[in-house]
Amino acid sequence: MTKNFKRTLITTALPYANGPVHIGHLAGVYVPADIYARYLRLNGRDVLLIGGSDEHGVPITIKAKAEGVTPQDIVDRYHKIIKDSFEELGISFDVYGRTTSEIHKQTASEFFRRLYDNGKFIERTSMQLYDPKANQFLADRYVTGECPHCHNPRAYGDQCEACGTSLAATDLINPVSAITGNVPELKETKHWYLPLDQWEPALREWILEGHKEWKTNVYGQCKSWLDLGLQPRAVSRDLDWGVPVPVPGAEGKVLYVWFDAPIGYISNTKELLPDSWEKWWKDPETRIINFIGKDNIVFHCIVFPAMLMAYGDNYQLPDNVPANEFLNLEGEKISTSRNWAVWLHEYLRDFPGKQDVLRYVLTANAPETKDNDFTWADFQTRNNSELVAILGNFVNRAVVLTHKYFGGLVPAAGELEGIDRDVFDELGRIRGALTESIENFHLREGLREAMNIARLGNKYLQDTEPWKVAKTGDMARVATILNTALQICANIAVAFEPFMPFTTEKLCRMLGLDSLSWQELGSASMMTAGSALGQPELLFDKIEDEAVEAQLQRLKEARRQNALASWKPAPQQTDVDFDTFMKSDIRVGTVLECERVPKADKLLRFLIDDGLEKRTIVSGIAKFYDPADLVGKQVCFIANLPARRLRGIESQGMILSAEDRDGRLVVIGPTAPVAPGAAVK
Ligand code: B3M
Ligand code: ZN
Repeated sequence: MTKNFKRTLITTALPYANGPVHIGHLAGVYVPADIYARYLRLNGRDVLLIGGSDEHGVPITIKAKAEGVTPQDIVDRYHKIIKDSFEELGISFDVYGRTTSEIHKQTASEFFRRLYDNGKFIERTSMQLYDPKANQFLADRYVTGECPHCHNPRAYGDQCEACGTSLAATDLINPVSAITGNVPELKETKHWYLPLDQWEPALREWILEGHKEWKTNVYGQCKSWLDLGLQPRAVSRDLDWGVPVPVPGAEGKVLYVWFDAPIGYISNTKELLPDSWEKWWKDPETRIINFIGKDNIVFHCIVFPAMLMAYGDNYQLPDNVPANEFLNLEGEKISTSRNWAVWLHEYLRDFPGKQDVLRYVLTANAPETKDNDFTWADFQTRNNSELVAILGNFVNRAVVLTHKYFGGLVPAAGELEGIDRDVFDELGRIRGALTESIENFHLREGLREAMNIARLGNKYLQDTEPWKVAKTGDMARVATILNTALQICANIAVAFEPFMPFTTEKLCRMLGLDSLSWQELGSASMMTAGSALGQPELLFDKIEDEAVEAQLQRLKEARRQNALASWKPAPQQTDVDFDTFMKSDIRVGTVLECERVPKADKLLRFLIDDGLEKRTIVSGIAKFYDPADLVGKQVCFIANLPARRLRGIESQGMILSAEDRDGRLVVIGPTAPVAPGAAVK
């Protein structure tokens, strides 16, 4: 597939610099793009991996406002966190730019200007949502409301995240300003529109006829939009954060963030290659691949291509847009605002040196064809029973045995037996399957094939048992076996480089290999007889329960905070008639004794002076009190409930408590001392 092209330009969606990146971004976009780029580089192909931060748009100004800082402060902060954490994870960007750079502003501005000069826009004055209190038009995420398609009550002014439809703010049912919470007014304003409808025939032909090989989710989404019919789309906004619209009469207007952001791919290429960037965008022998998440499909397959076609000048359209579905976390949708995520910079802090474990787990679980779930239990199992027990174990055995029997020098192979030849036949098969998988963006399948090499190695050592052969004194046979095992190790180094580059680096050190190429995959001669191995190092180590437990605790805390934040008092119950209510006999009693009920972690046993006698009441509040603190206190209780047996104790009534937002129970009592037995009225 790649052979007709001279070079491949790979782009990754530009994350909004309004927060750090999380595992959902990584699994959907950055890890797969990096695997693909590394694979092509290992094949000796000319590749660029382009990334950068999306620093305009409403999510950024909203965040700035919430923190009382400037948008520039926000993007400076998160651009650095994002860029550093990508680098530490080994995402091998050739450039990681930002859309607030001068070169980007110039490029985006020139792009708009040319479309304007060539009459590619329509100018329209229309009524737009306006928040008079904030003195601002409400574009995009400044407004929420009900989605007209799926009726999700929390759709944004640019998109409904529930059904994926892209919206105009005025499409929303019952819109509300995200700034003030007010119902917006309509106010007249002028904007420039890209008439997508005019590009519909060309888009149809290009995608529906020309790219039937695209992933079904991508092709299907494009088809349904095209079938719905495209509408002109506004490409400017009344905002003060963005690239100013570079035409007369556009004061106070900026480019729509989805107009400028994809141009960022071009600006970032220019930043990297000021003299030769054009061939990467305009030569038909360049193959462009856009890695994105499914919520960005319309912008990459419809809007940006229409912009490129309108611009002309030979700009090439993407050859493929391998969009992924979403990754969930412990069964729930990842959410930045609810802090329900595993943040990359925090992972790197909590699991130093374990970049490849995350890369491995996210690829093994990649949401390629459907949404998938990340769980910490799965993370631990994949590390302990796959990376440690299969991959690490095999490599360690091969290297340690070579040190033991041959002083760390690669032994020469003698004549191969059937079992040895089978290994190389299988490596040949794996090479084919792995290559095919990566070429088609089936990276989880590819990773499984790579892992099969380690499985093959373990089985080979088990079947040939070189340690037993050594006892018979047949060191020539041991040499052949270990030579074969080391060739398998070298194959692992190649096969895993795209997926786990840090592991491959360690492995190369151990094997004494200094350069790798994909063409060598399957080879029986990557390791040269007589060359010296490095010292054995463990490729992976076990992840203990405590490490995983700490992560689960963090999520539990996030869940608790979310529950607190969204807590509301229960709606009032249906009326009770007065006489029925009056039948409840509520009184005050003084606590004489209070102690825990043995083997019942929720229960406390009270002995209460109720003014007439001493009564025993069992109450489920043990988690919230030290019993000694309650002795001498006065409590309210219902006196006339039928007695109940709890853990063998007869409970004569019920102590009243209030349940707080977090489920904590607080006992109710009089605010000043009263006589025991006083009635509560
Ligand atoms: N920043 C949206 C997102 O992060 C947007 C992608 C831009 S790609 C040109 O989902
Ligand atoms: Zn919807």
